[in-house]
Amino acid sequence: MTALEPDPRHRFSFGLWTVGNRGADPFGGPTRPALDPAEIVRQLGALGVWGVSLHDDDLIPPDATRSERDAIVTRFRRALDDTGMVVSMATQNLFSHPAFKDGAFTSNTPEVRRLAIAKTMRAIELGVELGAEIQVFWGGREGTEVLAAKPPMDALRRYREALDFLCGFVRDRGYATRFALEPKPNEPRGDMFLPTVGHALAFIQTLEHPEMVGVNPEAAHETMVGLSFYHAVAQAIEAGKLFHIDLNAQRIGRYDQDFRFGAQDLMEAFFLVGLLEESGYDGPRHFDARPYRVERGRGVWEFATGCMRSYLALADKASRMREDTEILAALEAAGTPGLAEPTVGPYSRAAADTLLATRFDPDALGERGYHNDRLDQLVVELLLGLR
Ligand code: GLT
Ligand code: MN
Ligand code: MN
Repeated sequence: MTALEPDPRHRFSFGLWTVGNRGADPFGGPTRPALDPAEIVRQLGALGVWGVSLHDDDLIPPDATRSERDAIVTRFRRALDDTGMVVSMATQNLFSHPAFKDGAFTSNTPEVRRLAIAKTMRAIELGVELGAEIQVFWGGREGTEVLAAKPPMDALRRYREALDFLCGFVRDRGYATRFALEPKPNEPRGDMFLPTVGHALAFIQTLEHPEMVGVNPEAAHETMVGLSFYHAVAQAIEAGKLFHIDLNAQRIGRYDQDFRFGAQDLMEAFFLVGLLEESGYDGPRHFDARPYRVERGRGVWEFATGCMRSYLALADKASRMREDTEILAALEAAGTPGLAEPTVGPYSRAAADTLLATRFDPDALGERGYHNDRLDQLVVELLLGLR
């Protein structure tokens, strides 16, 4: 395998809805024909992709009979077996049908909330049947534009109730499925519940089975509100909660752009890839991105290849950075290794007394320069191919 050639060992995966995206936006209809899911699997398999992810409705039309469903699953399974691809993640569409316009798990209508839970149980069963180990929860309609209409504490309680119930379902069935919550600040709702990775991490600790639930951070979603995706993912890893990831690219302050991975902010993408590669994260490298609306035919597969090539190129740069002696010296000058040293260790009365008795010299400490500009410039030059 050459450095930039995708290989199943890289664990790249794509949602059926990504390469299958038809290019519609709020101002114009589709610009591309629909692609058959089995065909998507074959095309991706030929590009060296390892897995696909899917919503229940991406594969099975919501009005399919049981026998139609089974025939679709059998045909899809055959495409997976022929290509050696896996289903790396499954999820449920709780955002398209008008029934969910006021929310799914947080709809004001109890019957809608029950429908959402029932639909999710079926989606979990589908995921298990196809071998998915992760079930993603993106609360597309969980939010509101009208603060008066939906008290947020009630909404969070209903969200928790749904997730606790669904964890109970997975345990009762003896499935190994783990859940990954995907935060998003807004779009399509004015304000969405669990808007960032930080909100989701805190919420998970309030669940009945927090060990079954982690996060699925998406680059575009954290970036929309100007947060560092690199930092969000690091915090999730540090908490043992990075169960899955949605890779794409985004400019700050825009609508959810879902651009090809690497298309924006290469510096952030570079540190993200280094983090994923060096942290021991062994989950899917999953792309939730879309070809530009102007793409057709071959352009869609060029888009997919581009996501993977950028990832591999950045992984290569990350390993070069670790061996670059000038960069290592600049890291020393910045004091970076010092951050890995414990500060005071665990509390003891003696340690507190020692610290209180220490004479610090803040003025001397304030005289240190950290040479961050030089370090940063070296990294820029590494990314520009100058080193
Ligand atoms: C939708 C959304 C994505 C989610 C998908 C999973 S669906 O395309 O924009 O961010 O990850 O539900
Ligand atoms: Mn996503
Ligand atoms: Mn997105």
